[in-house]
Amino acid sequence: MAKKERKDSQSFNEELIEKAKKLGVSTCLTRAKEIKPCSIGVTGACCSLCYMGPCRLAGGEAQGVCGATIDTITSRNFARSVAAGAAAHSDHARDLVFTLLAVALGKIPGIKIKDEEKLRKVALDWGIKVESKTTLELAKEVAQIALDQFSLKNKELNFLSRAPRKRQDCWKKQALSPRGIDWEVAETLNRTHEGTDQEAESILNQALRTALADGWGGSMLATEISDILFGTPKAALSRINLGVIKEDEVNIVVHGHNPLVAEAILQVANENEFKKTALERGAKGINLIGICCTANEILMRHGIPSAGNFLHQELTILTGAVDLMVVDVQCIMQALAEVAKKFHTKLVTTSSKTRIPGAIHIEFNPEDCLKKAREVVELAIENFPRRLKVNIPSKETPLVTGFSHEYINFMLGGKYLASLRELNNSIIDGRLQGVVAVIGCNNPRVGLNEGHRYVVKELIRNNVVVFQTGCGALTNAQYGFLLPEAMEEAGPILKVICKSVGIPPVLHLGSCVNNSRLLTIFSQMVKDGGLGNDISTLPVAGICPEWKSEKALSIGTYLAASGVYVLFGVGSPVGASCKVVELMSKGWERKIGGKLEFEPNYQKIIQKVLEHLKEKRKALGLGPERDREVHDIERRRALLWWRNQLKGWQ
Ligand code: BF8
Repeated sequence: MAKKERKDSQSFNEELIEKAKKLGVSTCLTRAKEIKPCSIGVTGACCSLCYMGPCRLAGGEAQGVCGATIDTITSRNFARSVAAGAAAHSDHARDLVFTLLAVALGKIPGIKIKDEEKLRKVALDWGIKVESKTTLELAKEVAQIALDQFSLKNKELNFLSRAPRKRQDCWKKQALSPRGIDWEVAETLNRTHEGTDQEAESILNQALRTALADGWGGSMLATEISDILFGTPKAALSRINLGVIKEDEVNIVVHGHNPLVAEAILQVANENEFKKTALERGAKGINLIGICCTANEILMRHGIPSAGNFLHQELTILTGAVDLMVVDVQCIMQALAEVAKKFHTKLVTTSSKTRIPGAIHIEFNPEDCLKKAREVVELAIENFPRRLKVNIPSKETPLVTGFSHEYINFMLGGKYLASLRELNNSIIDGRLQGVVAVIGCNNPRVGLNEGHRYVVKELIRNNVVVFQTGCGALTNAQYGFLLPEAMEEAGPILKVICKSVGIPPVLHLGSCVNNSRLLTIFSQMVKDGGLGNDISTLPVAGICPEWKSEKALSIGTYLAASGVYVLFGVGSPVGASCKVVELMSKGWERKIGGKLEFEPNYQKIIQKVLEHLKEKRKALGLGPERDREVHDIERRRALLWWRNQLKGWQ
């Protein structure tokens, strides 16, 4: 199954890229070929932090005009990227906290809290008294404490207490425990300003603190509050690929990251009044479709189909069947406005933080989100009859989604024994080699999804369970890896486990802010026992094969700061400084147990990760791994029969 999808998916993309060429429209794939990356900036060797430069430290110059060395320049560039990534995730979280507050204050009558149990659990974790409080009273209190997390001065972030005790002690010892999220981001900008922090290790320490403020702060808040507001995901079936766009329905594509916009549109699109208007305009219905992380959010919670990943945003419009694309923040290509102009597609921006020349602006605020969603749906329906020639690839691929931390616990232990003990046991007794998170973006410089496909295929073949998030998950979903049938490509032992639990070998954990679910899962694996006393003792790793965004750098850094070995593909943004490369690898491993490396060769990534899992297993006394024979039920019965016969003869 997975093998077949792989071939089909690729050809559909190529068909639309050809169409773009004929129409004289460029796509990110063509532009990536035309524009060569700057050979100096690509390794972090260019300093543009002041106007004495930009200083490009190429060709042997030892320092910039101010005297900054290559180590200082490279680490400053890296730290600034981490701060931008952390700010993006955390500002997204802040918007959700304001939404929770607005719901709690009764300012959005149409939006109700979906997961009261999770609200109470978060409140208890934060030491809030829950007895005799109504849901809305609790929501208000949680929202107010959540808002404080951005500006905390003399306290650490609340969610740090979720980490194993040993991890918390390590952060304290190394003075890395993050304070308020905004504080860490602002301090990174100051430290990396021209003439401030000039020691690579000190600058990288601040990058670690800032990334931790993202992972255990902004991203975790965004995840938990989205679950409280819109529901904690449970396993569900859905579909992906450009074939989810319907020729006879009004197609609305939601793109970006803020789940509020998509949730409001989803709610409104189901209203009878709009269904009726759509019919009057000649459409059979209203079809909501996701792209990028907004897709992950509504896929995980509602099974709303996705047209694809970051690379598909232009391609969806090229089908000629997108009546309206609505965007909020992050990963939205400015090129969309130009592509939309060639078709009837309306491009609508919804955030005061993202304006695009040529787009219609309908600003969503928590208080008026349903009203604004109605304007968007009306506009899409009105636009349906204006379609010209439509060319929708017919392929769509089924997938299984919805593996929240809570659902994985439930799946492995049921309602009353919910835990990750079964996962730990499988690792302890050698059935599974470990767990690897494959995260992050698609990069058009890598080609069509090569990195994601290769690493996931190799991992499952080696009996490693894969957790996927972000656009990487959407990519491998297109190739059938998020289906139980993908177990046919897994190693024999993983295949048996997938069969007995009834899961795919690759589990979809959600959007990029949902990488914080990994932190919660890894922490619980430690607490559930048998795998050491820290995240750094677990046989786990992270791979970001096709990274391109600053958010990905922040995610990789917070995983490393939490004790995980993380490998990035594509290229190294710190490659110009051997010292910085060394500090982030061996240096961080000594200091915090996790490390971050850049390795463009996918085969080497897999070798390194498998070797790492082996080492961690050995350190836990679980190695050396043995090849195990796997028997199906027929063979088991036969073996049992023979054993009984032998007993009788003895
Ligand atoms: O936050 S995986 S391309 S959409 S940055 Fe962007 Fe990368 Fe996609 Fe989501 Ni994440």
